[in-house]
Amino acid sequence: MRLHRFILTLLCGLSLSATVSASEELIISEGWVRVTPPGATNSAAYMTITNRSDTPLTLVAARTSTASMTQLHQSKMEMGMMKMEQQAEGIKLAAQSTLELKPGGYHVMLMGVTSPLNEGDQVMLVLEFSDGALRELLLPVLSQSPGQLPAATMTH
Ligand SMILES: [Cu+2]
Repeated sequence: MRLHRFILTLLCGLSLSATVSASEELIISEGWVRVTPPGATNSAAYMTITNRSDTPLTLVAARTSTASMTQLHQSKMEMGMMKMEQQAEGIKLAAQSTLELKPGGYHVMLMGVTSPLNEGDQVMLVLEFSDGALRELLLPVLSQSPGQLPAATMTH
């Protein structure tokens, strides 16, 4: 917990020079990060992203100090097996649309988690969009999807 708070402070400091986005046109809600099972060092972040603008947007990258590498993935069923594919060109958001990042679909993959993520922890995640906008999210660590709970805590 102490480590994650430190990371939060660090990222908030860095964000002072970051681009301020048109926040009312891009809404991110219901974000959460999955707990790491014993011995595992991978996790994933999920959220709902609404693009209220009249132009398509792409989620091009995600960053966090909680993992050594972050990638954008899509899980797909292939021949009865769940496979994950890296989305090298990002995750596209059509104009006036809502996209759900959820288990079994799109997600932000956290690889090489620096310390175990337990229920009750929080993870700071920075999302970068194709228009240059950066969004910071403080996401709760949960063992399963929060459903309709107001899970995501927006910062700034
Ligand atoms: Cu993945």
